[in-house]
Parts: sequence; C-alpha cells; structure tokens
Amino acid sequence: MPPVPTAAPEPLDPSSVAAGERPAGHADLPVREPAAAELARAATRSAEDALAPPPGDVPVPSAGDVLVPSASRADRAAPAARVRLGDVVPAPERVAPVAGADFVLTPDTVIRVGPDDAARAVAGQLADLLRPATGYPLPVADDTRAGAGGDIALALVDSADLGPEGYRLDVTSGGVRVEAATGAGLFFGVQTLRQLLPAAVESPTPTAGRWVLPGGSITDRPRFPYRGAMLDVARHFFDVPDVLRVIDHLARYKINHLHLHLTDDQGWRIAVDSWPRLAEVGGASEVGGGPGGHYSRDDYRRIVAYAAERHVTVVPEIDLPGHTHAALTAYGELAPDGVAPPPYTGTEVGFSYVDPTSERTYEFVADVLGELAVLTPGPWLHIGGDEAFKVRPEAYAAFVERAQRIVAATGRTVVGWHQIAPAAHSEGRVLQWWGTGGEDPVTADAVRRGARLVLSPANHAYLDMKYAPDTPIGHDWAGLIDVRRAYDWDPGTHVAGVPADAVLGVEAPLWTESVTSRAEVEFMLFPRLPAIAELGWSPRATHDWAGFRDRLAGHGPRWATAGVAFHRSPEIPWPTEPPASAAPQAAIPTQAEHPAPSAPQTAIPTQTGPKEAPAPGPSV
Ligand code: TNX
Repeated sequence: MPPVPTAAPEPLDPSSVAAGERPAGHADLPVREPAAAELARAATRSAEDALAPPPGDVPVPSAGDVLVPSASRADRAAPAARVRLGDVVPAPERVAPVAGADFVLTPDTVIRVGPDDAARAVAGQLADLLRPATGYPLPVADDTRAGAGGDIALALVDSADLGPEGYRLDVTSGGVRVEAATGAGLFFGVQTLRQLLPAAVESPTPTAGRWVLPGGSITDRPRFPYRGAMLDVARHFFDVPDVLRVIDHLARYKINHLHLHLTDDQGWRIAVDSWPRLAEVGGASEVGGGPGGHYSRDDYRRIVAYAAERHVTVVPEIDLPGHTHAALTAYGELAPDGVAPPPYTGTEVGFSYVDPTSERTYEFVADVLGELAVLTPGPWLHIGGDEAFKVRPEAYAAFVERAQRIVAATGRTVVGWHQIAPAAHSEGRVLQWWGTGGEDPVTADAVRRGARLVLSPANHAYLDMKYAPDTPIGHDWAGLIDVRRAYDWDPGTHVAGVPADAVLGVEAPLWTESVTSRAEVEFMLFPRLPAIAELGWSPRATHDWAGFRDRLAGHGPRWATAGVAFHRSPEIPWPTEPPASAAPQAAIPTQAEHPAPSAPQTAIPTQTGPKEAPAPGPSV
C-alpha cells in the first residue's frame, strides 16, 4: 500500500478528469464536488473508538495483518455483548440454538484435529485468529475426540450432503466440533465460529472477558459456487500487503474468488517476462499522475498462495482489446497507428485498443495469457472485453473469439465482461454481467448458447458507487448504493431469460478511479461487501432485510476493533457501545492528513455493447 499519509496527497489534475455523463434513462443524480465529510467522520469515529497509539507507535500493518499487536493497549476493556447463534453473515442455511448449551473458551482449551494436513492447516488458522485477543495458548493437538474435555475439534468427514464448501458446527457446553468434507468447508466453519465469539475477539491484544460461544448447531452450504470481489489495481496501484488484507476481508465473509483487474489504460500491473516493458513502462503511471507500480511474478505468486490458503481463487484479468492504453505506451507496435502514446492518467474510458488486424497483437495476447496461466493455479482467465468503443462489432467479435481460443489453449476457462456475449460460445465460458436493467437479450442469448453468468449489476454490486450524495469517494453513474440497495436483489432471477442454474454466482467489483488508499478501499467495501457475500452464499429463504440489517450491525464493533475502516450507514442500527479494544488506525487517514479525495466522473459505459465513446480520449 502507499505509505501512511503524512501530508496531503496531490489532488488529481483537473484537466485529466472527464466531465460526468450518465446513460440515458438513469436517475439524474446531482453532480457535486465530493466533501471529505463522510470519510472524515468515519475516520474520526474510528479514531475516537480506538485507543490512541502512543506517539511514535504507529505501526504500518504488514502482510495480511488484520490485527497489529501493541503491548501498550493490552487489557483495556471488556468484550461487548454476547452473540446469538443466528448472528452470522452470510446467514447460514440452518441454525438450531440450544438453550443452556453455551461453550466457554478457557486458557486450557485445546484445538484437536485428525492427522490430515488440510484440517491441521485450518486448526492453525483458528489458533492464529483466537490467540491475540484471548491471550490463551490454544495448542493444536492431533486427536479428534469430539469436543471432549472442553475442546474445539475440527474433523474431516465423508459427507456428500455438505458438498465441497459446506460445514456443520456443533456447540455444546462440553465442546465445539466443526465437521466438513474438505479443508474449505472447515475454513468456512471456522469463519462462522469466529463470528459467534464476542466482537472483542478481533482485538489485536489480550482482552479480559468471557469467551462464550452460543450453544446449538449450524448446518451450512453455499447457494452459488462463485462468490467474488474485484479489486481494480490498475487505476490506482495497491501493493501486496493491501491485497492480502483484502483477501482476509473476503475470507471472513466466505467469498471465494478475488478478481484482480490487472491492466487498464492507466497502468499495467503484472510483470510479463516475454514483454518486459509492459510492467516497467506501462506500470509506471496511475490515475492522477502517481507513481503506479506492478507485481513481480513472485509478488503475484505470493498473492495467489495467500489467497489459496484462505480458499480464495485468484481470477486475473487482462482487459482486451480496449482499456489497453498502458500496453500501447510500452509497445507502440500494438497500437493501430504503430506509435506509442504518452501515459494516460485521466479517467476516460473507451478510447484505446490493440490493433485487431495485426498478427503481432495475437502473439502478445498468447504470450501474456500463457505466462499468466502458468502463474495462476485457478481455472479462470478473464479477458475483459468491455468498452472497446472504437473497434467495429465484427472485428471485435473476431478478436474475442481468437482470444477465447488462446485461453482454451492454456487449459483455462475464459471469463469476460458481458460485452463478449455476441462472440461465439467457447467451452465453459463465463460472462460477468454488469448491466443496470433486467433485460439483456444479447446476454440471454449467449446463455442459451451455453454461457454461465457471474452477476455484478452495477446499480447493486458496484462498490465504486457512492453510498449517498455526501459520501466522499466514488461515482454515481449507476446510482447511489447504500446497504439495502446492495442487498435487495436476487441473483437467481435478476436477468430476464437467465435461469438460476445458469448463474455461477455474484461478484462485487471495486473500481478505483477515486480510491487511493487501503482505508478508502475498506470504506467502500464495508458494509456493502457482506451484503453481496450473503446473496452469494445464503439460501434465498433466509433473505430478509430487517434480519440482515440487525446481524450486520454487530459487525461494526468487529471492524472498529480490528482497525478496519467502514461507512457508518444510517440504514444500519450500529450498537452505540464502544469496541472492546482496537487495532491502531494507521491506515485510516484523518481529515487533516487526507482532505477531500477527488471523485472523478468517468465517461459512461454502455450497457448493451460497444458504441462510440462519449468523449474523445488521447488519439491512438
Ligand atoms: C465501467 S463496467 C467500467 C470501468 C470503470 C467503471 C467505473 C466495466 C466493465 N467497465 O472501466 O472503471 O465503469 O464505475
């Protein structure tokens, strides 16, 4: 991540920021200069909630840290109110509380596992989660005697019912047992277990109190296999520790895919050995003129490995044939006029493209996707495909079909934004749908030809949209999205002509034209990300705004305790009591450190397919 801010960041160059435009038929939302008020309020509240770190003791969170221990903050407060068995996000499939069966964690509690590496790995993760706040040793022992003697047992079992990601959690006064058919299931069960403890469990330092787990049992499985979030690391670059922290956030809510938008007009973020200038030259820019950056192959491997340990699959995206200005700055030979343009640091879209008539372009695509496939163990390669406004429809479809064949040759399955729908079907292909209506005949036709959908409706799931007119960061071209709007839709019925069994799942994209820091990322993720997570995981029968709102409210103290920035949406009845203790707020800018982040308005993307860009970009 960028260093902890000590001075105000440079404001964006206003000449590089396109004027806002909206698609016809969309609510005419007020365009106004964003105020710092909301972020500042969030920062101030968090800073007040937190116990201020002593001078000179402002640790920068390290790789994947959610909790930053600091001895000076130990033992300062008691854990907050007790949790009920159903207070879990995403809502579990079945919850059966049993009165009088609460379990209390003690200094003698042992975590017991069978002799299986996957279970042992999850046991280690559970111990790592519980030790900082409890201060208990919580040794991991090889033995699955079910919860005997006040212990926590994690057991791999042969259960077709639970499926590849389900789990069963039993809490009795005598012990806790988590069962699953896979390591992923155990891991998700542990995320539930974590939420059943008081919010103080998120404290980075030992906290006095009773560590009660409510009695009863939970049986749980996901509704959809694909539950994702996207981080745009191209408009603004986020370094490896930032990405690892985002992975931690996803894992808490049983989100199992991280889509990395690795390339765009403003920056190319992944090293490619066969085309080194892509990252070296194309990576050295970002929106607003900052230094940019890129992941080395080892950086990327580290992200992939960290994600895999948390049962998160990385979905890398190379956006093609448009959104390629940064690649053209590095290799002018890919440009239609053969000339490398200067870097682009504005927020327009739709002006750039690689030359679809040149064989060199396809060598580039094959080299890049080939190297990425080798680095990526997951099954997906995302080829973008959005907003190639300057490529004619026939040339565009031919390009996409060739790119789909290139992906297939790497042994991976192609994903693309739904603009690729008109192209011929290729085995297994997945379209990521970001429309804002419910009718999309071109996409529905692609589904009839065999495509599956990941749903990211921009007016519900785009986490770069503002919450409210006065929240400081984000766009509003797809509307304002507060928590209820993020929550109140059904992926199974959302697009006309697309049956639920063609829906692979959901994804919440975070574009980062106006998002510049770890704290701003978190501010945009929370509390909306859990809403999308619940749509992806929970059975439709559990869908209930009032219940969700109340369950979500209990997460405010968890985030505050863990030092996670979030938007205190007025829709949510946040508890008023202060958190038990808190991680330092090193990553959260105060108003003085970080005045009004600019929120450039991007040009408006089409919903139905390529069309002319609304405003000219640099000439290519
Ligand atoms: C549209 S939706 C885009 C992105 C922008 C985003 C801003 C899609 C596939 N492309 O290029 O960042 O809008 O909200």
